[in-house]
Amino acid sequence: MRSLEAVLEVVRRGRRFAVCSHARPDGDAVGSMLACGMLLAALGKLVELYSADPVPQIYRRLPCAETIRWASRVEGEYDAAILLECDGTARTRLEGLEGRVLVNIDHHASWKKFGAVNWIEEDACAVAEMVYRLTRAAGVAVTPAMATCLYTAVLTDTGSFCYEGTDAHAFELARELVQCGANPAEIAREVYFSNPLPKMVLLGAALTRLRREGRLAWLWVTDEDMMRAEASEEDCEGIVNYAIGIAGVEAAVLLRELRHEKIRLSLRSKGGVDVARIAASFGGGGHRHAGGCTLEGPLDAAMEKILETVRRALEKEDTQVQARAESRRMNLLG
Ligand SMILES: [Mn+2]
Repeated sequence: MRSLEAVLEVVRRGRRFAVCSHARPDGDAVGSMLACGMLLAALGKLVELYSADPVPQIYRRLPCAETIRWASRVEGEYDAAILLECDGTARTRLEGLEGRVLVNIDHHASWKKFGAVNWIEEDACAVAEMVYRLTRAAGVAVTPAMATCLYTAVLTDTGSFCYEGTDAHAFELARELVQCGANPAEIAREVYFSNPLPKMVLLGAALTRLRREGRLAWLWVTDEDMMRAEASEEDCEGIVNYAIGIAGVEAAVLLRELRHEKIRLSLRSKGGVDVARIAASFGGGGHRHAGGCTLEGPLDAAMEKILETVRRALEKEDTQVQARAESRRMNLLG
């Protein structure tokens, strides 16, 4: 049985479902959870949505966003728990998932087969694409509310249709979602032109610390910056893009000081360096060009560690590029 059908089978057989995604949910996590909830409701199922962290401000006006339960534990009887873009239950930071029938739907390169049913599509531009396909396969009509949630997920997870992997297929999906009632201009306004002021103040502080060394750039945010700007965790979102956005920079890091001596890292790449692999080596995950993980503090030590790792990855990439060029030269000569 194909994985999509296996998921559909679990959905058809069950009556009550819990749906969750990773902690610190992004646009794909929130949009896909909401659309998945609407799909299940349309099939006459009972569904509860869970998140270990609050829904970020910019996604709070999505249809039914208020139905996402901000909780530390999944409680109650469910026939299955559906985990969207997680590589295990730990990624949800929710308790109470152990021992349940888990349905794993993921599009990350760092996927793992932890569920009773595992549906993995590394080529999907967002997990929302998979929820969309599931909806189609279930014969459920995509309502304007669902289309709005799914389009928001696709828009944000492709970096506004900028990231690698944004192909004709992604635009085809966007087109279908717009036909189903998603309004691109309105959604863009909610996502990109509704920033809270503290986010901008925090960005200002972070940019004063922007450093560059060849193809590597990095910046950091201290706990004090956060307090001064009256910023919250979600306001750190996107700051790393200013570092990877520099001409000639191929790898970028944002370090964010957390409490309890932990440092949260956001990694970006626009060259050959695979940041998902680097993130995974520190217990994190993500995609080839965008990943994240958490290191032990203090900030200086974490910075040294990650910069050294990325420098080595850049060097290794150089060696590989040279080797490829050399073998091409040899072939030409031979
Ligand atoms: Mn995603």
